[in-house]
Amino acid sequence: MLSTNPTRLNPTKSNQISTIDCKNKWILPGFIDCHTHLVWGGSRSNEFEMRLNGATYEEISKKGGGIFSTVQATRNASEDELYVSASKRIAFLLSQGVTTVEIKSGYGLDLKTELKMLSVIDRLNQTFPITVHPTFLGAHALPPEFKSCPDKYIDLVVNTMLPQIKNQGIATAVDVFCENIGFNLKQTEKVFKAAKNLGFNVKLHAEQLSDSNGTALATKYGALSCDHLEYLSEAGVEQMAKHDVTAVLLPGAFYFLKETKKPPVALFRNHRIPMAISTDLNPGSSPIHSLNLILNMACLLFDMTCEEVILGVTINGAKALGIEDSKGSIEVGKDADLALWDIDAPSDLCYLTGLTPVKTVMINGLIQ
Ligand code: DI6
Ligand code: FE
Repeated sequence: MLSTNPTRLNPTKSNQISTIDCKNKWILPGFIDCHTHLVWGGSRSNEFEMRLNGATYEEISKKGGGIFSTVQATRNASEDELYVSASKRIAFLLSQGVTTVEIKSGYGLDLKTELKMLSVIDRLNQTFPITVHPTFLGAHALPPEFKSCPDKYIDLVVNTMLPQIKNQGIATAVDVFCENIGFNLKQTEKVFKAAKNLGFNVKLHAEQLSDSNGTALATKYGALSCDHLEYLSEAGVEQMAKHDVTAVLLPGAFYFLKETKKPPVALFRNHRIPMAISTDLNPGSSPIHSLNLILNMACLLFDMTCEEVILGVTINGAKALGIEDSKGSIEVGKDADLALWDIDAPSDLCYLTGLTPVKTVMINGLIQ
Protein backbone atom coordinates (compact mmCIF):
# COMPACT_ATOMS: atom_id res chain seq x y z
CA MET A 1 0.00 0.00 0.00
CA LEU A 2 1.36 3.44 -0.85
CA SER A 3 1.79 5.85 2.02
CA THR A 4 -0.25 9.03 2.06
CA ASN A 5 2.68 11.01 3.49
CA PRO A 6 5.08 11.92 0.72
CA THR A 7 8.76 12.18 1.65
CA ARG A 8 11.55 13.74 -0.32
CA LEU A 9 14.77 11.88 -1.05
CA ASN A 10 17.00 14.60 0.38
CA PRO A 11 20.28 14.64 2.24
CA THR A 12 19.51 14.40 5.96
CA LYS A 13 21.22 16.48 8.68
CA SER A 14 24.05 14.00 8.88
CA ASN A 15 24.49 14.37 5.14
CA GLN A 16 23.24 10.85 4.60
CA ILE A 17 21.18 10.41 1.47
CA SER A 18 18.18 8.16 1.94
CA THR A 19 18.34 5.24 -0.42
CA ILE A 20 15.80 2.90 -1.95
CA ASP A 21 16.84 -0.66 -2.65
CA CYS A 22 16.17 -1.19 -6.35
CA LYS A 23 18.04 -4.47 -6.66
CA ASN A 24 16.43 -6.78 -9.20
CA LYS A 25 13.71 -4.25 -9.88
CA TRP A 26 12.87 -1.98 -12.79
CA ILE A 27 12.44 1.79 -12.67
CA LEU A 28 10.09 3.16 -15.32
CA PRO A 29 8.65 6.61 -15.90
CA GLY A 30 5.41 7.09 -13.97
CA PHE A 31 2.46 6.05 -16.13
CA ILE A 32 0.29 8.64 -17.85
CA ASP A 33 -3.40 7.82 -18.27
CA CYS A 34 -4.16 10.45 -20.90
CA HIS A 35 -7.92 9.94 -21.49
CA THR A 36 -10.40 9.37 -18.66
CA HIS A 37 -13.90 10.40 -17.63
CA LEU A 38 -13.39 9.32 -14.02
CA VAL A 39 -15.76 11.79 -12.36
CA TRP A 40 -19.33 10.56 -12.66
CA GLY A 41 -22.48 10.03 -10.61
CA GLY A 42 -24.62 6.89 -10.42
CA SER A 43 -24.04 3.53 -12.06
CA ARG A 44 -24.83 1.92 -15.41
CA SER A 45 -24.73 -1.72 -14.31
CA ASN A 46 -28.36 -2.06 -15.48
CA GLU A 47 -27.27 -1.13 -19.02
CA PHE A 48 -24.52 -3.72 -18.84
CA GLU A 49 -27.23 -6.29 -18.22
CA MET A 50 -29.35 -4.86 -21.06
CA ARG A 51 -26.39 -5.26 -23.36
CA LEU A 52 -25.93 -8.85 -22.22
CA ASN A 53 -29.52 -9.36 -23.36
CA GLY A 54 -28.76 -8.01 -26.83
CA ALA A 55 -29.23 -4.22 -26.70
CA THR A 56 -26.42 -2.19 -28.31
CA TYR A 57 -24.65 0.85 -26.85
CA GLU A 58 -26.15 3.07 -29.56
CA GLU A 59 -29.70 1.71 -29.02
CA ILE A 60 -29.48 2.36 -25.28
CA SER A 61 -28.22 5.88 -25.99
CA LYS A 62 -31.02 6.60 -28.48
CA LYS A 63 -33.60 5.54 -25.87
CA GLY A 64 -32.30 8.15 -23.43
CA GLY A 65 -29.99 5.83 -21.49
CA GLY A 66 -26.25 5.73 -21.91
CA ILE A 67 -24.46 9.02 -21.36
CA PHE A 68 -27.83 10.66 -20.52
CA SER A 69 -28.43 8.44 -17.50
CA THR A 70 -25.00 9.40 -16.15
CA VAL A 71 -25.79 13.06 -16.86
CA GLN A 72 -28.94 12.81 -14.78
CA ALA A 73 -27.11 11.14 -11.88
CA THR A 74 -24.21 13.60 -12.09
CA ARG A 75 -26.55 16.58 -12.05
CA ASN A 76 -28.27 15.13 -8.97
CA ALA A 77 -25.04 14.37 -7.09
CA SER A 78 -23.42 16.87 -4.73
CA GLU A 79 -19.86 18.02 -5.34
CA ASP A 80 -18.76 16.06 -2.24
CA GLU A 81 -20.43 12.88 -3.46
CA LEU A 82 -18.69 13.16 -6.83
CA TYR A 83 -15.37 13.86 -5.10
CA VAL A 84 -15.67 10.81 -2.84
CA SER A 85 -16.47 8.37 -5.67
CA ALA A 86 -13.80 9.81 -7.99
CA SER A 87 -11.23 9.71 -5.15
CA LYS A 88 -11.49 5.93 -5.01
CA ARG A 89 -10.86 5.68 -8.76
CA ILE A 90 -7.88 8.02 -8.78
CA ALA A 91 -6.37 6.37 -5.70
CA PHE A 92 -6.55 3.05 -7.48
CA LEU A 93 -4.78 4.46 -10.54
CA LEU A 94 -2.06 5.85 -8.26
CA SER A 95 -1.59 2.41 -6.73
CA GLN A 96 -0.86 1.11 -10.26
CA GLY A 97 1.99 3.50 -10.93
CA VAL A 98 -0.04 6.26 -12.62
CA THR A 99 1.50 9.66 -11.88
CA THR A 100 -0.41 11.81 -14.40
CA VAL A 101 -4.05 11.54 -15.37
CA GLU A 102 -6.29 13.50 -17.71
CA ILE A 103 -9.92 13.85 -16.60
CA LYS A 104 -12.76 15.15 -18.74
CA SER A 105 -15.97 16.85 -17.72
CA GLY A 106 -18.96 16.11 -19.95
CA TYR A 107 -21.56 14.49 -17.70
CA GLY A 108 -23.13 17.81 -16.77
CA LEU A 109 -24.08 19.34 -20.12
CA ASP A 110 -25.27 22.49 -18.35
CA LEU A 111 -23.08 25.28 -17.06
CA LYS A 112 -23.69 24.55 -13.38
CA THR A 113 -22.88 20.84 -13.54
CA GLU A 114 -19.94 21.21 -15.94
CA LEU A 115 -18.43 23.72 -13.47
CA LYS A 116 -19.21 21.34 -10.60
CA MET A 117 -17.36 18.52 -12.38
CA LEU A 118 -14.37 20.74 -13.18
CA SER A 119 -14.30 21.87 -9.58
CA VAL A 120 -14.20 18.21 -8.43
CA ILE A 121 -11.36 17.60 -10.92
CA ASP A 122 -9.51 20.62 -9.49
CA ARG A 123 -10.03 19.31 -5.95
CA LEU A 124 -8.61 15.92 -6.97
CA ASN A 125 -5.58 17.75 -8.34
CA GLN A 126 -5.14 19.65 -5.06
CA THR A 127 -5.60 16.66 -2.78
CA PHE A 128 -3.86 13.84 -4.66
CA PRO A 129 -0.19 13.79 -5.59
CA ILE A 130 -1.06 12.73 -9.15
CA THR A 131 -0.81 15.52 -11.72
CA VAL A 132 -4.32 16.04 -13.09
CA HIS A 133 -5.01 17.55 -16.52
CA PRO A 134 -8.57 18.88 -16.74
CA THR A 135 -10.39 18.80 -20.09
CA PHE A 136 -13.75 20.42 -20.82
CA LEU A 137 -16.00 18.03 -22.74
CA GLY A 138 -19.22 20.09 -22.79
CA ALA A 139 -19.89 18.78 -26.32
CA HIS A 140 -20.07 15.15 -25.18
CA ALA A 141 -23.76 14.55 -25.90
CA LEU A 142 -26.82 16.62 -26.63
CA PRO A 143 -28.69 17.28 -23.36
CA PRO A 144 -32.38 16.24 -23.56
CA GLU A 145 -33.59 19.83 -23.07
CA PHE A 146 -31.93 20.79 -26.40
CA LYS A 147 -33.25 17.80 -28.34
CA SER A 148 -35.09 19.91 -30.88
CA CYS A 149 -32.36 22.57 -31.24
CA PRO A 150 -28.85 21.04 -31.10
CA ASP A 151 -27.20 24.16 -32.55
CA LYS A 152 -28.52 26.18 -29.61
CA TYR A 153 -26.65 23.86 -27.26
CA ILE A 154 -23.45 24.40 -29.23
CA ASP A 155 -24.09 28.16 -28.91
CA LEU A 156 -24.33 27.71 -25.15
CA VAL A 157 -21.04 25.77 -25.10
CA VAL A 158 -19.30 28.37 -27.26
CA ASN A 159 -20.76 31.63 -25.93
CA THR A 160 -21.31 30.86 -22.26
CA MET A 161 -19.49 27.76 -21.04
CA LEU A 162 -16.12 28.20 -22.75
CA PRO A 163 -15.57 31.84 -21.67
CA GLN A 164 -16.57 31.07 -18.04
CA ILE A 165 -14.28 28.07 -17.91
CA LYS A 166 -11.47 30.13 -19.39
CA ASN A 167 -12.07 32.86 -16.80
CA GLN A 168 -11.90 30.38 -13.95
CA GLY A 169 -8.81 28.67 -15.40
CA ILE A 170 -10.17 25.22 -14.58
CA ALA A 171 -9.53 23.41 -17.89
CA THR A 172 -6.55 23.38 -20.20
CA ALA A 173 -8.01 21.43 -23.12
CA VAL A 174 -11.34 21.12 -24.92
CA ASP A 175 -12.66 17.86 -26.35
CA VAL A 176 -15.72 17.03 -28.50
CA PHE A 177 -17.50 13.74 -29.25
CA CYS A 178 -17.75 13.92 -33.06
CA GLU A 179 -20.07 11.05 -33.95
CA ASN A 180 -23.54 10.27 -35.24
CA ILE A 181 -24.70 9.99 -31.60
CA GLY A 182 -22.57 13.03 -30.69
CA PHE A 183 -21.91 16.20 -32.72
CA ASN A 184 -21.43 16.70 -36.44
CA LEU A 185 -18.44 18.26 -38.18
CA LYS A 186 -19.94 21.74 -38.36
CA GLN A 187 -20.78 21.76 -34.66
CA THR A 188 -17.37 20.35 -33.78
CA GLU A 189 -15.65 23.05 -35.82
CA LYS A 190 -17.60 25.79 -34.03
CA VAL A 191 -16.38 24.51 -30.66
CA PHE A 192 -12.79 24.14 -31.89
CA LYS A 193 -12.73 27.64 -33.35
CA ALA A 194 -13.93 29.19 -30.09
CA ALA A 195 -11.62 27.01 -27.98
CA LYS A 196 -8.55 27.91 -30.03
CA ASN A 197 -9.45 31.61 -29.89
CA LEU A 198 -9.48 31.37 -26.11
CA GLY A 199 -6.13 29.59 -26.05
CA PHE A 200 -7.25 26.05 -25.16
CA ASN A 201 -5.60 22.92 -26.52
CA VAL A 202 -8.06 20.80 -28.48
CA LYS A 203 -8.51 17.04 -28.87
CA LEU A 204 -11.23 14.86 -30.33
CA HIS A 205 -13.20 11.68 -29.76
CA ALA A 206 -12.97 10.71 -33.42
CA GLU A 207 -14.08 7.81 -35.64
CA GLN A 208 -15.06 5.64 -32.65
CA LEU A 209 -18.31 4.20 -34.02
CA SER A 210 -18.22 5.42 -37.64
CA ASP A 211 -15.97 7.35 -40.02
CA SER A 212 -17.24 10.90 -39.54
CA ASN A 213 -14.10 12.59 -40.86
CA GLY A 214 -13.53 14.24 -37.52
CA THR A 215 -9.83 13.49 -37.51
CA ALA A 216 -9.16 15.61 -40.62
CA LEU A 217 -10.97 18.51 -38.97
CA ALA A 218 -9.07 18.08 -35.69
CA THR A 219 -5.72 18.12 -37.48
CA LYS A 220 -6.71 21.42 -39.10
CA TYR A 221 -7.12 22.92 -35.63
CA GLY A 222 -3.79 21.64 -34.33
CA ALA A 223 -5.30 18.99 -32.05
CA LEU A 224 -2.92 17.36 -29.58
CA SER A 225 -4.58 14.01 -30.09
CA CYS A 226 -7.39 12.14 -31.81
CA ASP A 227 -8.82 9.39 -29.65
CA HIS A 228 -10.47 5.98 -30.32
CA LEU A 229 -10.00 5.90 -34.14
CA GLU A 230 -11.36 2.42 -34.88
CA TYR A 231 -13.04 3.65 -38.10
CA LEU A 232 -10.22 5.94 -39.25
CA SER A 233 -9.42 5.81 -43.00
CA GLU A 234 -5.94 5.84 -44.49
CA ALA A 235 -6.54 9.43 -45.64
CA GLY A 236 -7.22 10.34 -42.00
CA VAL A 237 -4.01 8.63 -40.90
CA GLU A 238 -2.10 10.66 -43.49
CA GLN A 239 -3.58 13.88 -42.13
CA MET A 240 -2.53 12.92 -38.60
CA ALA A 241 1.00 12.21 -39.78
CA LYS A 242 1.20 15.50 -41.63
CA HIS A 243 0.16 17.49 -38.55
CA ASP A 244 2.00 15.44 -35.93
CA VAL A 245 -1.13 14.43 -34.00
CA THR A 246 -0.94 11.63 -31.42
CA ALA A 247 -3.31 8.66 -31.75
CA VAL A 248 -4.87 7.70 -28.42
CA LEU A 249 -6.04 4.09 -28.54
CA LEU A 250 -8.58 2.85 -26.03
CA PRO A 251 -8.78 -0.93 -26.00
CA GLY A 252 -11.07 -0.92 -22.93
CA ALA A 253 -13.92 0.68 -24.92
CA PHE A 254 -13.22 -1.59 -27.91
CA TYR A 255 -13.48 -4.63 -25.63
CA PHE A 256 -16.42 -3.49 -23.54
CA LEU A 257 -18.52 -2.49 -26.58
CA LYS A 258 -17.57 -5.76 -28.31
CA GLU A 259 -16.29 -3.71 -31.25
CA THR A 260 -14.78 -5.75 -34.05
CA LYS A 261 -13.18 -3.03 -36.17
CA LYS A 262 -9.64 -2.43 -34.94
CA PRO A 263 -7.88 0.93 -35.15
CA PRO A 264 -5.34 0.99 -38.02
CA VAL A 265 -2.27 0.26 -35.89
CA ALA A 266 -0.14 -0.92 -38.82
CA LEU A 267 -0.81 2.36 -40.63
CA PHE A 268 0.06 4.37 -37.50
CA ARG A 269 3.33 2.44 -37.36
CA ASN A 270 4.09 3.00 -41.05
CA HIS A 271 3.39 6.71 -40.75
CA ARG A 272 5.34 6.98 -37.48
CA ILE A 273 2.39 8.37 -35.58
CA PRO A 274 2.89 8.23 -31.81
CA MET A 275 0.40 5.83 -30.25
CA ALA A 276 -0.80 6.46 -26.70
CA ILE A 277 -2.83 3.94 -24.69
CA SER A 278 -5.33 4.86 -22.01
CA THR A 279 -8.12 3.42 -19.86
CA ASP A 280 -10.93 5.76 -21.09
CA LEU A 281 -12.23 5.05 -17.58
CA ASN A 282 -15.98 5.85 -17.72
CA PRO A 283 -19.24 4.18 -16.62
CA GLY A 284 -20.58 3.38 -20.09
CA SER A 285 -17.99 2.14 -22.53
CA SER A 286 -14.95 1.37 -20.39
CA PRO A 287 -15.63 0.84 -16.68
CA ILE A 288 -12.18 -0.70 -16.44
CA HIS A 289 -9.99 0.59 -13.65
CA SER A 290 -7.00 -1.64 -14.28
CA LEU A 291 -4.36 -0.01 -16.47
CA ASN A 292 -2.48 -3.30 -16.38
CA LEU A 293 -5.43 -5.06 -18.02
CA ILE A 294 -5.62 -2.27 -20.61
CA LEU A 295 -1.94 -2.85 -21.47
CA ASN A 296 -2.64 -6.53 -21.97
CA MET A 297 -5.67 -5.72 -24.15
CA ALA A 298 -3.64 -3.34 -26.32
CA CYS A 299 -1.26 -6.23 -27.07
CA LEU A 300 -3.86 -8.90 -27.70
CA LEU A 301 -6.72 -6.91 -29.22
CA PHE A 302 -4.74 -4.28 -31.17
CA ASP A 303 -1.67 -6.40 -32.00
CA MET A 304 0.73 -3.96 -30.38
CA THR A 305 4.12 -4.92 -28.99
CA CYS A 306 4.89 -4.63 -25.27
CA GLU A 307 7.35 -1.86 -26.08
CA GLU A 308 4.73 0.11 -28.04
CA VAL A 309 2.25 -0.31 -25.23
CA ILE A 310 4.64 0.88 -22.54
CA LEU A 311 5.61 3.86 -24.71
CA GLY A 312 1.85 4.40 -25.00
CA VAL A 313 1.46 5.05 -21.27
CA THR A 314 4.69 7.02 -20.90
CA ILE A 315 6.16 9.32 -23.55
CA ASN A 316 3.29 9.00 -26.03
CA GLY A 317 0.75 9.60 -23.25
CA ALA A 318 2.73 12.76 -22.50
CA LYS A 319 2.55 13.79 -26.18
CA ALA A 320 -1.22 13.35 -26.14
CA LEU A 321 -1.33 15.94 -23.36
CA GLY A 322 1.38 18.21 -24.79
CA ILE A 323 3.63 17.68 -21.76
CA GLU A 324 6.45 15.66 -23.34
CA ASP A 325 9.00 18.32 -22.34
CA SER A 326 8.49 17.62 -18.65
CA LYS A 327 7.01 14.12 -18.35
CA GLY A 328 6.88 10.66 -19.91
CA SER A 329 10.55 9.62 -19.84
CA ILE A 330 13.46 9.48 -17.41
CA GLU A 331 15.72 12.33 -18.48
CA VAL A 332 17.75 15.05 -16.84
CA GLY A 333 15.57 18.14 -16.53
CA LYS A 334 12.25 16.30 -16.53
CA ASP A 335 9.99 15.88 -13.49
CA ALA A 336 11.01 12.99 -11.24
CA ASP A 337 7.86 10.91 -11.79
CA LEU A 338 9.00 7.32 -11.41
CA ALA A 339 7.68 3.90 -10.48
CA LEU A 340 9.72 1.04 -9.10
CA TRP A 341 8.43 -2.36 -10.24
CA ASP A 342 9.18 -5.80 -8.86
CA ILE A 343 9.29 -7.46 -12.29
CA ASP A 344 11.84 -9.39 -14.33
CA ALA A 345 11.27 -7.38 -17.51
CA PRO A 346 8.98 -4.51 -18.59
CA SER A 347 6.99 -6.93 -20.74
CA ASP A 348 5.73 -8.48 -17.46
CA LEU A 349 3.55 -5.36 -17.13
CA CYS A 350 1.63 -6.44 -20.24
CA TYR A 351 1.87 -10.16 -19.67
CA LEU A 352 1.18 -10.77 -15.95
CA THR A 353 -2.42 -9.56 -15.96
CA GLY A 354 -3.99 -8.80 -12.61
CA LEU A 355 -0.73 -8.47 -10.75
CA THR A 356 0.39 -4.92 -10.00
CA PRO A 357 3.83 -5.28 -8.44
CA VAL A 358 4.52 -1.59 -7.80
CA LYS A 359 7.00 -1.16 -4.98
CA THR A 360 7.41 2.61 -4.83
CA VAL A 361 5.97 5.58 -6.68
CA MET A 362 7.70 8.96 -6.83
CA ILE A 363 5.95 12.08 -8.10
CA ASN A 364 7.88 15.31 -8.55
CA GLY A 365 10.67 13.83 -6.48
CA LEU A 366 8.37 12.89 -3.59
CA ILE A 367 7.93 9.28 -2.56
CA GLN A 368 4.24 8.46 -2.20
N1 DI6 B 1 -16.91 7.88 -26.07
C1 DI6 B 1 -16.82 6.98 -25.11
O1 DI6 B 1 -16.43 5.86 -25.25
C2 DI6 B 1 -17.26 7.61 -23.85
N2 DI6 B 1 -17.55 8.92 -24.27
C3 DI6 B 1 -17.35 9.04 -25.55
O2 DI6 B 1 -17.51 10.08 -26.16
C4 DI6 B 1 -18.45 6.93 -23.30
C5 DI6 B 1 -19.08 7.68 -22.22
C6 DI6 B 1 -20.26 6.96 -21.62
O3 DI6 B 1 -20.87 6.04 -22.22
O4 DI6 B 1 -20.61 7.34 -20.50
FE1 FE C 1 -13.64 8.89 -23.92
